Amino acid sequence: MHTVYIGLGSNLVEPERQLKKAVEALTLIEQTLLVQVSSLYASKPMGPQDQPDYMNAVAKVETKLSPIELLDNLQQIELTAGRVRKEERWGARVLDLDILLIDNLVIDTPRLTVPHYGMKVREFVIYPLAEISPNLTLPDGTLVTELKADLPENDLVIIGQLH
Ligand code: ROI
Repeated sequence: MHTVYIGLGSNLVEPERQLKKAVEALTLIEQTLLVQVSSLYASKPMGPQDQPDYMNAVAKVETKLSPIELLDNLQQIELTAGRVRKEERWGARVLDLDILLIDNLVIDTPRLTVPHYGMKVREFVIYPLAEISPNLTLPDGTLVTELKADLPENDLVIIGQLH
């Protein structure tokens, strides 16, 4: 059994609806229980600024799937949402489902890097993560609340709930 945190992001094709559908899809993954979902956040794009603002959230699941099996499921959900893989790096996307953390595991393989490489400096990941799990620590011992204290809010705002 693994405890997994998943980052959700969208800035195309009705982002709020995309994240609601994605949460619904998470509840349908085999051998997986959706435990908690953060509030829905609006955020400014990190990377190129000539793209729409994002909606972001973080979900916590418990799963009996292996990390790669879970990744396969998440990528299938992205594809069903209409995501196309040719999208430029750091460009707009219909749906992004990123595995942020799996227990206290460190994974470094071609398909999967855990903890997610950019998560520590992304306010749209750290704030929702701290909202649902304020006592969480990363495998390197960093407290999520410490990361939050060091990260500017950068126009991040809670705009609602996903359920
Ligand atoms: N910026 C924001 N605000 N939210 C995201 O989910 C997001 N995802 C990305 C990049 C393009 C880095 N910027 C983002 O992949």
